[in-house]
This record gives sequence, C-alpha cells and structure tokens, in this order.
Amino acid sequence: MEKVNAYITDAPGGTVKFTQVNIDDEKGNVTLRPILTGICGTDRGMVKGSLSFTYNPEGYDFLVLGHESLCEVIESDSPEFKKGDRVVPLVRRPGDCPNCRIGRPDNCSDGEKHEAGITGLHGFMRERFKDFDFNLVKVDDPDLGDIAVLTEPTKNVVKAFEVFEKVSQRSVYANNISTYEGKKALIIGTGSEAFIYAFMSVDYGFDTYILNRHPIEDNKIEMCREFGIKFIDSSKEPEFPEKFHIDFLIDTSGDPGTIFKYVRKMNYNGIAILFGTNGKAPKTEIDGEDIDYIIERNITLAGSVDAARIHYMRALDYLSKWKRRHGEAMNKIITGYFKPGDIDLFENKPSGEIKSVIRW
Ligand code: DN4
Ligand code: BGC
Ligand code: ZN
Repeated sequence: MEKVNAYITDAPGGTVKFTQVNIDDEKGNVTLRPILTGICGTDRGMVKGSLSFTYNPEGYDFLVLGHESLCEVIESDSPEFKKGDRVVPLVRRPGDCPNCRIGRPDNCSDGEKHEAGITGLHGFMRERFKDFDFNLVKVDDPDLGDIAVLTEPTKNVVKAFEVFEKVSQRSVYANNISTYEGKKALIIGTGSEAFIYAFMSVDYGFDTYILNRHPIEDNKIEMCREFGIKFIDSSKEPEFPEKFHIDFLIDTSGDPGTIFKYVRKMNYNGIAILFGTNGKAPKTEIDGEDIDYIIERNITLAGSVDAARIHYMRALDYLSKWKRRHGEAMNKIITGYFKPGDIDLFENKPSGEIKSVIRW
C-alpha cells in the first residue's frame, strides 16, 4: 500500500501526530476507508501515556491510533462484502489460548491477543487499510446513519451486561415479575461509555443514575431527560445515595477513591463492573471495614473489557432500536465532527462532549 495520512502515537509513552505512513506488510482481502472514526477515553489515555498495557506493532516505532470506526469497503476479494458496503472492524484479534480459539478473544487468557489501535496492531485512523473479511461486521440498517460509529463502544456495554446477568443469577436479583424495575444502577462518569451504559440500564428497567464531580452541560442534561436518566453532581450531593443502596454500580472513571466510595453504598448481592482505565489515577486507602462490607453483602467486583463478534451484532440491534425510539435525539450523542489533522481533539475534551468523531 502507498503512503497514507494517519494519526499515530508511540505506545505506551504517548504523543499524537498526524503524518504520512507506509504500512506495506498489511494483509487482508478487503480494502477499507473510514467514513467516521470515534475518539474515546482509551485514545486520550494513550496520547497522555497513562495506559501502560499499550504497545507498538512488532517492527514499528509507532502505532496508528483508532479502534472505533465505521468504514466503507472500497475493494473486495471476499464473497461476503462488496464495494460500498458499510462495516465495523473488530478491535481484538485472537491469540492461541482456548478462549481466543473459540471466538472469545475478549476473554483472552494469556494476554497474547492484539487490539487494533491499542496493543500491537495498527488502528483505523488512516485514509485506507486492509483487513480480512472475518474481522468485519456488516452494518445492514440504512437508517442508522452516522450512529453506526457507536457500534464499537456499545459492544463493550453489551458484554458488560452479559457479565452482570451471569453474576446476578447466583441470588434472587430481579423482582417478583422478573424485571429489574425498582433496582438502582449508578454509573460513575458522564462520557460516551457512561451514556451508553445508562441507555442500556434504562432498557433493563433499572432506576438509572449517572454521576460526575462537577455539573454537566445542557446538552447532556437534555440527553438525560430524553432517555429517563437522572444526573447526580457529587460536589453538590456528596452523600448520594442516602436513602437507598446501589444494586448495580458501573465505573467509567478508573478512579479508585471514587469507586470505593460508592462500593460502600452498595446493596446486598450488588454487582460492580469496573470498566474505566486510568493508570495515573491517584492511590486510595481501603481498610478492613471496606473488605468486610463487600464480603458480608456478597458484593461482586468484576472487571469487564472488550467484547466478541456477537456483542457487536447485538450492539447494532440496540442502536437501531434506540434510534427508532428516540430519532433525532439519538443523533445528538455525536456532539462534534472534526477534520483529519485536528490534534487538539486528542489533548483537550471539547465542552459538552459525548462522542467526538473525525469525518474522513
Ligand atoms: P471518558 O469520556 O473520558 O469518560 C470518563 C468519564 O469519567 C468522564 O465523564 C470523566 O469526567 C469521568 N470521571 C473521571 N474521574 C471522575 C471522578 N473522580 N468522579 C466522577 N467522574 C469521573 O471516556 P469514555 O467514556 O470513552 O471511556 C470511559 C473509560 O472506559 C475510559 O477510561 C476508557 O479507557 C475505558 N474503556 C474501557 C473499555 C473496556 O474495558 C472500553 C472502552 C473504554 P470529566 O472528564 O467530564 O471530568 O473494554
Ligand atoms: C476498547 C476495547 C479494548 C479496551 C482496552 C477500549 O477502548 O473499546 O475494545 O479492549 O479499550 O482497554
Ligand atoms: Zn474505546
């Protein structure tokens, strides 16, 4: 392949550049061009150098960024895809462990998998790249429009709810009509993943709260109103929740102090999904009382990372459903369109950002 413009970093140290790259050892039977690429907390963490688990592909002193994308097929030698098809490429590529071999590299058991734009494999923020058809998921719903770029972040949420469902089976968790109505879910953070968690939580029937330690912008308040989500500003309500306990806690902040504060407000048989990653978050102290609290209430703390092909497919179905239900309001989750070459976007979060995307 010839030279193309790309966003690159040097993992795990950080930095970001928009420059020409030539990646001529790439294999694949489909050539893709991104239509949109999304930027998320992982990209910003990499640029800041706070994600020590990231690394460059073998033989390269840089890594092309980008793992959230909606692409168009521009050439295909695959019977499954034709020119013009819209697809989402998978992030994780299997290693050789038993989980990877059964199509669940999201549960890789020896760390030998790779992740496009994150760990040892070039990502999607470049004008053109090749991939194999088995790494692509087709976007069939034409009405999804730009929202299809959210398939990747949504697939993480679909998997995390699957983890929740498996763990919740150990006790009577749902109410007497087998729903989660009356149960409380608290999501720490108000970024794109937090909002997608909140949409799903509302769908499951939870009384759903999202929280930050500062006020949020009007567009986010509006999004909460549209979807039936309650927002908590913890600087104004430091004791929240006082009168009830949290049944399902989801963290997207990666901040240990905040996580443990709310773990101590969890209910019996509560489940906490730890999802936010921030290697540079400050230390926190926990003591024996914290441990006793968790044990005496059968609280589960579960990490959840990535997702498998099936979760991408379900993510597309959820996005179609939310788009049908909320129409234009759903489109507002994309809060900014940027041009290739914009670097500031990686270093500074635009005000009111839910999801910023680059239009290629
Ligand atoms: P993001 O938009 O940076 O979201 C993080 C959110 O946490 C922001 O709203 C932060 O607020 C908020 N936050 C940070 N510290 C605190 C605190 N102490 N108390 C309350 N809220 C706080 O990123 P994202 O939504 O794209 O992704 C969320 C996280 O999940 C990132 O760390 C990603 O690396 C991680 N992630 C994990 C997976 C996986 O495990 C997948 C995708 C993302 P502010 O910035 O407005 O102040 O598979
Ligand atoms: C991606 C996941 C990936 C994770 C690594 C996330 O932003 O969505 O697919 O496994 O980063 O922490
Ligand atoms: Zn991401």
